[in-house]
Amino acid sequence: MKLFFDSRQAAHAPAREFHNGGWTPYAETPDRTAQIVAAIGNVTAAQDHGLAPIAAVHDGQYLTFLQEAWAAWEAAGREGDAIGYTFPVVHRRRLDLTRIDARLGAFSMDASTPITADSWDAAYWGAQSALSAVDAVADGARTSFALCRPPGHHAGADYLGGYCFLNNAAIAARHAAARGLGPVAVLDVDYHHGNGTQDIFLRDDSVFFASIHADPRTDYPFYWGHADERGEGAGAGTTLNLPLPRGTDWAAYRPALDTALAAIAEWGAKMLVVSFGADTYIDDPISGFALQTADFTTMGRRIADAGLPCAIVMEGGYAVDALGVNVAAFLAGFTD
Ligand code: OKP
Ligand code: ZN
Repeated sequence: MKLFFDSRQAAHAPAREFHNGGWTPYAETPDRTAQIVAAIGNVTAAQDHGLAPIAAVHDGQYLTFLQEAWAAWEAAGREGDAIGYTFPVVHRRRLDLTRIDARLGAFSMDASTPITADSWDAAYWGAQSALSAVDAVADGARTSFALCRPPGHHAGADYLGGYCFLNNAAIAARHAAARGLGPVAVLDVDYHHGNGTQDIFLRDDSVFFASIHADPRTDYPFYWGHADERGEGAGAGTTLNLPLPRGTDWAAYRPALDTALAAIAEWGAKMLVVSFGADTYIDDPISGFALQTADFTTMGRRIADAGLPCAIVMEGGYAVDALGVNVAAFLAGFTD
Protein backbone atom coordinates (compact mmCIF):
# COMPACT_ATOMS: atom_id res chain seq x y z
CA MET A 1 0.00 0.00 0.00
CA LYS A 2 1.35 3.44 -0.92
CA LEU A 3 2.00 5.98 1.83
CA PHE A 4 1.74 9.61 0.69
CA PHE A 5 3.61 12.33 2.53
CA ASP A 6 5.59 15.52 1.95
CA SER A 7 8.39 16.53 4.30
CA ARG A 8 7.02 20.10 4.46
CA GLN A 9 4.23 18.69 6.65
CA ALA A 10 6.77 18.15 9.44
CA ALA A 11 7.80 21.81 9.73
CA HIS A 12 4.61 22.81 11.59
CA ALA A 13 5.69 22.62 15.23
CA PRO A 14 3.85 24.86 17.71
CA ALA A 15 5.63 25.14 21.06
CA ARG A 16 2.74 24.72 23.43
CA GLU A 17 -1.03 24.54 23.80
CA PHE A 18 -3.51 25.75 26.36
CA HIS A 19 -4.85 22.64 28.06
CA ASN A 20 -7.09 22.31 31.13
CA GLY A 21 -6.21 25.82 32.27
CA GLY A 22 -2.45 25.79 31.74
CA TRP A 23 0.25 25.53 29.11
CA THR A 24 1.47 22.09 28.09
CA PRO A 25 3.81 20.94 25.30
CA TYR A 26 1.97 20.66 21.97
CA ALA A 27 0.73 17.07 21.68
CA GLU A 28 0.49 17.01 17.88
CA THR A 29 4.27 16.89 17.26
CA PRO A 30 6.32 16.42 14.07
CA ASP A 31 7.75 13.29 15.68
CA ARG A 32 4.38 11.63 15.01
CA THR A 33 5.07 11.53 11.28
CA ALA A 34 8.69 10.44 11.87
CA GLN A 35 7.46 7.44 13.86
CA ILE A 36 4.96 6.44 11.18
CA VAL A 37 7.47 6.80 8.35
CA ALA A 38 10.00 4.79 10.34
CA ALA A 39 7.50 1.99 10.94
CA ILE A 40 6.12 1.82 7.40
CA GLY A 41 8.81 3.30 5.18
CA ASN A 42 8.52 3.67 1.43
CA VAL A 43 7.12 7.19 1.15
CA THR A 44 5.56 8.32 -2.13
CA ALA A 45 5.80 12.09 -2.67
CA ALA A 46 2.47 13.90 -2.78
CA GLN A 47 1.55 15.45 -6.12
CA ASP A 48 0.61 19.13 -6.15
CA HIS A 49 -3.07 19.60 -7.16
CA GLY A 50 -3.03 23.33 -6.42
CA LEU A 51 -5.66 25.18 -4.41
CA ALA A 52 -8.78 24.27 -6.42
CA PRO A 53 -9.63 20.97 -4.67
CA ILE A 54 -9.03 22.65 -1.30
CA ALA A 55 -11.28 25.57 -2.27
CA ALA A 56 -13.96 23.01 -3.22
CA VAL A 57 -14.33 22.43 0.55
CA HIS A 58 -13.08 25.56 2.30
CA ASP A 59 -14.28 29.17 2.29
CA GLY A 60 -12.15 31.56 0.24
CA GLN A 61 -11.78 34.16 3.02
CA TYR A 62 -10.74 31.44 5.44
CA LEU A 63 -8.05 30.21 3.04
CA THR A 64 -6.78 33.76 2.58
CA PHE A 65 -6.69 34.18 6.35
CA LEU A 66 -4.68 30.96 6.80
CA GLN A 67 -2.12 32.10 4.27
CA GLU A 68 -1.79 35.60 5.75
CA ALA A 69 -2.13 34.89 9.47
CA TRP A 70 1.50 34.36 10.39
CA ALA A 71 2.73 37.46 8.56
CA ALA A 72 -0.02 39.54 10.17
CA TRP A 73 0.89 38.17 13.60
CA GLU A 74 4.56 39.08 13.07
CA ALA A 75 3.60 42.51 11.71
CA ALA A 76 1.67 43.10 14.94
CA GLY A 77 4.94 42.53 16.80
CA ARG A 78 3.87 39.35 18.56
CA GLU A 79 6.19 36.69 19.90
CA GLY A 80 5.48 32.99 19.84
CA ASP A 81 2.73 31.19 17.95
CA ALA A 82 -0.47 32.90 16.78
CA ILE A 83 -3.55 32.09 18.87
CA GLY A 84 -6.91 33.82 19.10
CA TYR A 85 -8.60 34.80 22.32
CA THR A 86 -12.03 36.23 21.42
CA PHE A 87 -14.59 34.00 19.72
CA PRO A 88 -17.84 35.19 18.13
CA VAL A 89 -20.01 32.38 19.46
CA VAL A 90 -22.90 34.68 20.23
CA HIS A 91 -22.77 36.75 17.06
CA ARG A 92 -21.08 35.00 14.20
CA ARG A 93 -21.44 37.11 11.08
CA ARG A 94 -18.98 37.99 8.36
CA LEU A 95 -17.35 41.30 9.21
CA ASP A 96 -14.47 42.93 7.37
CA LEU A 97 -12.14 42.88 10.35
CA THR A 98 -8.45 43.53 9.88
CA ARG A 99 -6.84 43.15 13.31
CA ILE A 100 -5.13 39.76 13.47
CA ASP A 101 -6.66 38.89 16.85
CA ALA A 102 -10.16 39.47 15.49
CA ARG A 103 -9.44 37.36 12.42
CA LEU A 104 -7.92 34.56 14.52
CA GLY A 105 -11.02 34.41 16.68
CA ALA A 106 -13.41 34.64 13.75
CA PHE A 107 -11.85 31.60 12.06
CA SER A 108 -11.17 29.42 15.15
CA MET A 109 -13.31 27.04 17.20
CA ASP A 110 -10.74 26.68 19.99
CA ALA A 111 -7.57 28.26 21.40
CA SER A 112 -5.49 25.07 21.17
CA THR A 113 -4.49 25.27 17.53
CA PRO A 114 -1.56 27.70 17.20
CA ILE A 115 -0.38 28.99 13.84
CA THR A 116 3.36 29.14 13.12
CA ALA A 117 5.39 30.36 10.16
CA ASP A 118 5.18 26.87 8.67
CA SER A 119 1.55 25.95 9.37
CA TRP A 120 0.05 26.87 6.00
CA ASP A 121 2.64 24.93 4.01
CA ALA A 122 2.27 21.91 6.30
CA ALA A 123 -1.52 21.93 6.03
CA TYR A 124 -1.39 22.52 2.26
CA TRP A 125 0.91 19.55 1.70
CA GLY A 126 -1.09 17.38 4.07
CA ALA A 127 -4.12 18.04 1.89
CA GLN A 128 -2.05 17.25 -1.21
CA SER A 129 -1.12 13.92 0.38
CA ALA A 130 -4.83 13.15 0.85
CA LEU A 131 -5.59 14.11 -2.76
CA SER A 132 -2.72 11.93 -3.97
CA ALA A 133 -4.06 8.97 -2.00
CA VAL A 134 -7.42 9.37 -3.77
CA ASP A 135 -5.63 9.48 -7.13
CA ALA A 136 -3.94 6.17 -6.30
CA VAL A 137 -7.37 4.60 -5.80
CA ALA A 138 -8.66 6.21 -9.00
CA ASP A 139 -5.67 4.66 -10.76
CA GLY A 140 -6.60 1.19 -9.52
CA ALA A 141 -5.18 0.72 -6.02
CA ARG A 142 -7.57 -0.98 -3.61
CA THR A 143 -6.34 1.01 -0.62
CA SER A 144 -3.99 3.95 -0.08
CA PHE A 145 -2.75 5.86 2.94
CA ALA A 146 -2.20 9.61 3.32
CA LEU A 147 0.05 10.49 6.23
CA CYS A 148 -1.78 13.72 6.88
CA ARG A 149 -0.24 15.99 9.44
CA PRO A 150 -1.52 18.33 10.73
CA PRO A 151 -4.75 16.34 11.02
CA GLY A 152 -7.98 17.64 9.52
CA HIS A 153 -11.27 16.37 10.89
CA HIS A 154 -11.93 19.23 13.35
CA ALA A 155 -11.52 21.90 10.64
CA GLY A 156 -14.78 23.16 9.14
CA ALA A 157 -15.32 24.98 5.88
CA ASP A 158 -14.33 28.27 7.56
CA TYR A 159 -12.73 27.41 10.86
CA LEU A 160 -9.65 25.79 12.37
CA GLY A 161 -9.45 23.90 15.66
CA GLY A 162 -8.34 20.68 17.34
CA TYR A 163 -4.86 20.87 15.75
CA CYS A 164 -6.57 20.99 12.33
CA PHE A 165 -6.51 23.63 9.55
CA LEU A 166 -7.63 21.92 6.34
CA ASN A 167 -10.11 19.05 6.39
CA ASN A 168 -8.12 16.40 4.57
CA ALA A 169 -10.90 13.78 4.69
CA ALA A 170 -13.49 16.17 3.24
CA ILE A 171 -11.05 17.34 0.56
CA ALA A 172 -10.35 13.70 -0.30
CA ALA A 173 -14.06 12.84 -0.39
CA ARG A 174 -14.94 15.71 -2.74
CA HIS A 175 -11.97 14.86 -4.95
CA ALA A 176 -13.01 11.20 -5.06
CA ALA A 177 -16.52 12.19 -6.12
CA ALA A 178 -15.10 14.53 -8.77
CA ARG A 179 -13.02 11.65 -10.12
CA GLY A 180 -16.14 9.50 -10.44
CA LEU A 181 -15.44 7.18 -7.52
CA GLY A 182 -18.61 8.01 -5.62
CA PRO A 183 -20.95 7.83 -3.89
CA VAL A 184 -18.40 8.43 -1.12
CA ALA A 185 -18.74 7.72 2.58
CA VAL A 186 -16.41 9.06 5.26
CA LEU A 187 -15.85 6.74 8.22
CA ASP A 188 -14.21 8.54 11.16
CA VAL A 189 -12.63 6.24 13.76
CA ASP A 190 -10.52 8.83 15.56
CA TYR A 191 -11.16 9.03 19.32
CA HIS A 192 -12.58 12.54 18.92
CA HIS A 193 -15.69 13.40 16.94
CA GLY A 194 -14.95 14.76 13.46
CA ASN A 195 -17.00 17.92 13.86
CA GLY A 196 -15.46 19.67 10.86
CA THR A 197 -16.24 16.83 8.49
CA GLN A 198 -19.76 16.60 9.90
CA ASP A 199 -20.35 20.33 9.45
CA ILE A 200 -19.04 20.30 5.87
CA PHE A 201 -21.39 17.49 4.82
CA LEU A 202 -24.28 18.12 7.25
CA ARG A 203 -26.67 19.29 4.53
CA ASP A 204 -24.99 17.40 1.70
CA ASP A 205 -26.66 14.16 0.69
CA SER A 206 -23.84 13.25 -1.72
CA VAL A 207 -21.45 12.20 1.10
CA PHE A 208 -22.37 9.93 4.02
CA PHE A 209 -20.55 10.67 7.29
CA ALA A 210 -20.26 8.09 10.08
CA SER A 211 -18.24 8.64 13.24
CA ILE A 212 -17.38 6.46 16.24
CA HIS A 213 -15.92 8.53 19.03
CA ALA A 214 -15.80 9.36 22.72
CA ASP A 215 -19.08 10.68 24.07
CA PRO A 216 -18.96 14.46 23.65
CA ARG A 217 -20.61 14.81 27.06
CA THR A 218 -17.19 13.91 28.50
CA ASP A 219 -14.75 14.66 25.70
CA TYR A 220 -13.63 17.25 23.19
CA PRO A 221 -15.15 18.67 20.99
CA PHE A 222 -18.21 18.66 23.35
CA TYR A 223 -20.67 20.52 21.09
CA TRP A 224 -20.86 18.02 18.23
CA GLY A 225 -21.09 14.25 17.88
CA HIS A 226 -24.18 13.57 19.96
CA ALA A 227 -26.31 10.68 18.75
CA ASP A 228 -29.22 12.93 17.74
CA GLU A 229 -27.15 14.74 15.07
CA ARG A 230 -28.23 12.92 11.91
CA GLY A 231 -27.86 15.49 9.14
CA GLU A 232 -30.06 18.40 8.14
CA GLY A 233 -32.15 19.51 5.18
CA ALA A 234 -31.24 17.55 2.06
CA GLY A 235 -28.62 15.75 4.17
CA ALA A 236 -31.09 14.43 6.74
CA GLY A 237 -30.17 10.82 7.50
CA THR A 238 -26.70 10.99 5.93
CA THR A 239 -24.85 11.65 9.22
CA LEU A 240 -24.44 8.88 11.79
CA ASN A 241 -22.92 9.48 15.23
CA LEU A 242 -22.02 6.58 17.50
CA PRO A 243 -20.65 8.00 20.76
CA LEU A 244 -19.09 5.52 23.19
CA PRO A 245 -18.15 5.89 26.86
CA ARG A 246 -14.63 6.28 28.21
CA GLY A 247 -13.01 2.93 28.84
CA THR A 248 -14.42 1.38 25.64
CA ASP A 249 -12.36 -1.67 24.61
CA TRP A 250 -12.50 -3.66 21.39
CA ALA A 251 -15.40 -5.85 22.52
CA ALA A 252 -17.51 -2.72 23.05
CA TYR A 253 -16.13 -0.91 20.00
CA ARG A 254 -16.74 -3.69 17.47
CA PRO A 255 -20.58 -3.50 17.44
CA ALA A 256 -20.41 0.23 16.75
CA LEU A 257 -18.05 -0.38 13.83
CA ASP A 258 -20.41 -3.03 12.47
CA THR A 259 -23.33 -0.57 12.77
CA ALA A 260 -21.38 2.13 10.93
CA LEU A 261 -20.28 -0.22 8.13
CA ALA A 262 -23.80 -1.59 7.73
CA ALA A 263 -25.20 1.95 7.41
CA ILE A 264 -22.53 2.87 4.86
CA ALA A 265 -23.31 -0.24 2.81
CA GLU A 266 -27.05 0.32 2.99
CA TRP A 267 -26.64 3.93 1.84
CA GLY A 268 -24.87 2.61 -1.24
CA ALA A 269 -21.31 3.89 -0.89
CA LYS A 270 -18.90 2.89 -3.64
CA MET A 271 -15.80 4.47 -2.04
CA LEU A 272 -14.63 4.95 1.51
CA VAL A 273 -12.50 7.69 3.03
CA VAL A 274 -11.34 6.63 6.49
CA SER A 275 -10.33 9.25 9.04
CA PHE A 276 -7.99 7.09 11.09
CA GLY A 277 -6.87 8.18 14.53
CA ALA A 278 -4.72 5.92 16.68
CA ASP A 279 -5.78 7.87 19.77
CA THR A 280 -8.27 5.09 20.63
CA TYR A 281 -5.16 3.26 21.89
CA ILE A 282 -5.18 2.30 25.58
CA ASP A 283 -2.03 4.30 26.37
CA ASP A 284 -2.96 7.48 24.51
CA PRO A 285 -2.09 10.37 26.83
CA ILE A 286 -5.07 12.61 25.97
CA SER A 287 -7.76 9.98 25.31
CA GLY A 288 -9.76 7.36 27.21
CA PHE A 289 -10.49 4.26 25.11
CA ALA A 290 -8.75 0.92 25.62
CA LEU A 291 -7.88 -0.54 22.21
CA GLN A 292 -4.73 -2.66 21.96
CA THR A 293 -2.29 -2.69 19.05
CA ALA A 294 -3.66 -6.01 17.73
CA ASP A 295 -7.19 -4.57 17.77
CA PHE A 296 -6.16 -2.09 15.07
CA THR A 297 -5.45 -4.96 12.70
CA THR A 298 -8.86 -6.46 13.44
CA MET A 299 -10.43 -3.06 12.88
CA GLY A 300 -8.61 -2.60 9.58
CA ARG A 301 -9.65 -6.05 8.39
CA ARG A 302 -13.32 -5.44 9.21
CA ILE A 303 -13.25 -2.18 7.28
CA ALA A 304 -11.44 -3.84 4.38
CA ASP A 305 -14.05 -6.62 4.39
CA ALA A 306 -16.69 -4.02 3.54
CA GLY A 307 -15.22 -4.43 0.07
CA LEU A 308 -14.95 -0.75 -0.88
CA PRO A 309 -11.93 1.02 -2.38
CA CYS A 310 -10.48 3.00 0.43
CA ALA A 311 -8.35 6.11 0.97
CA ILE A 312 -7.14 6.28 4.57
CA VAL A 313 -6.18 9.69 5.95
CA MET A 314 -4.28 10.10 9.22
CA GLU A 315 -5.93 12.02 12.04
CA GLY A 316 -4.83 11.79 15.72
CA GLY A 317 -2.73 9.50 17.91
CA TYR A 318 -0.53 10.91 20.65
CA ALA A 319 1.17 7.88 22.22
CA VAL A 320 4.06 8.74 19.95
CA ASP A 321 6.33 5.83 20.83
CA ALA A 322 3.58 3.37 19.84
CA LEU A 323 2.19 5.36 16.92
CA GLY A 324 4.21 3.75 14.14
CA VAL A 325 3.38 0.27 15.38
CA ASN A 326 -0.31 1.10 15.75
CA VAL A 327 -0.64 2.64 12.29
CA ALA A 328 1.24 -0.30 10.76
CA ALA A 329 -1.11 -2.67 12.61
CA PHE A 330 -4.18 -0.90 11.21
CA LEU A 331 -2.84 -0.90 7.64
CA ALA A 332 -1.92 -4.59 7.98
CA GLY A 333 -5.63 -5.36 8.24
CA PHE A 334 -6.07 -4.16 4.65
CA THR A 335 -3.53 -6.47 3.06
CA ASP A 336 -4.76 -9.92 2.15
C1 OKP B 1 -7.32 16.14 17.55
B1 OKP B 1 -7.65 14.82 16.88
C2 OKP B 1 -6.74 21.46 24.91
C3 OKP B 1 -7.68 20.35 24.78
C4 OKP B 1 -8.07 20.22 23.37
C5 OKP B 1 -7.74 19.05 21.43
C6 OKP B 1 -7.79 17.63 20.99
C7 OKP B 1 -7.71 17.58 19.51
C8 OKP B 1 -7.63 16.17 19.00
N1 OKP B 1 -5.42 21.08 24.65
N2 OKP B 1 -7.45 19.13 22.81
O1 OKP B 1 -9.00 14.49 16.87
O2 OKP B 1 -6.90 13.71 17.41
ZN1 ZN C 1 -8.43 12.57 17.98
